[in-house]
Amino acid sequence: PALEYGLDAPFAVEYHDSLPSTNARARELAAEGATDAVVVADEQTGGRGRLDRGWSSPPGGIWLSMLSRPSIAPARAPLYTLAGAVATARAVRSAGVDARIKWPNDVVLTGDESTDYRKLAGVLTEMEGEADRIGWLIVGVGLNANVDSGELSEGATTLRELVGDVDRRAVVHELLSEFDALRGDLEGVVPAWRELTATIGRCVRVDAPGGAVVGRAVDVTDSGGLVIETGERRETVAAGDCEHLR
Ligand code: BT5
Repeated sequence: PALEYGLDAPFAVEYHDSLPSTNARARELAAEGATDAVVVADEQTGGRGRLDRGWSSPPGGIWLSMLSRPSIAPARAPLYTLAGAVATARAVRSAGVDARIKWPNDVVLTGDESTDYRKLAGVLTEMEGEADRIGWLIVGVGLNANVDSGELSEGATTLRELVGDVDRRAVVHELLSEFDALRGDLEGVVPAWRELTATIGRCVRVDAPGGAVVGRAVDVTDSGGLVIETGERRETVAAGDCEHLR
């Protein structure tokens, strides 16, 4: 397959030219009892975003899923999503792109004052487990690498557009090494995320399960929730879609 490489990785890596979804393949591996496995595809024919949205995944991108079986409380699972975003942002930055993170999981290009951002990568985490124990956890990363942005949705950008085609093997290797280091030091995830975020300090609107929250984003909690100052009080949202207003 186009993406195959022989570098040592902290995971057993499986390569495919084309798959419906690397997350779906990683779920199969999880059902077979695998752990520390990674699935990478050159193209996905049924890529998924969050909340059942689609994810465009033409050939030339980096579409991958990382399977772990962490012994952490399920409430801390969002740290894995943040770790996926940090690892992706760092890998992209090592390719020379000044990417930042939009809470919780988008890797975007943004100017300091602009409300405008273009999405370079996204993270989709799926898990299975009981109230007190995680069975498996899959962090899926979609990174628009050697792809024309015209093939993607509006508001998307790609490494090809920003810096020209990259060596995907090097970017994948960087991403996996960073992710492996972060999951081994979960205490370090939120500080690392804070350093790279474009969301703290911005006015945001978060469409959370309990309704929309509008205010200024001031912090991230130890478990990855976004703290928003709404004027009279502070609210914490654990998950949702976040828009930068100004
Ligand atoms: C995400 O969802 O950002 C998570 C994307 C995760 C994709 C990876 S690829 C490997 C693994 N296998 C999968 O099947 N999925 C994971 P969300 O925040 O819901 O963003 C989805 C929205 O982004 C869509 O509704 C589109 O508007 C937009 N979009 C779709 N494809 C895009 C792309 N390639 N680049 C930028 N934006 C895109």
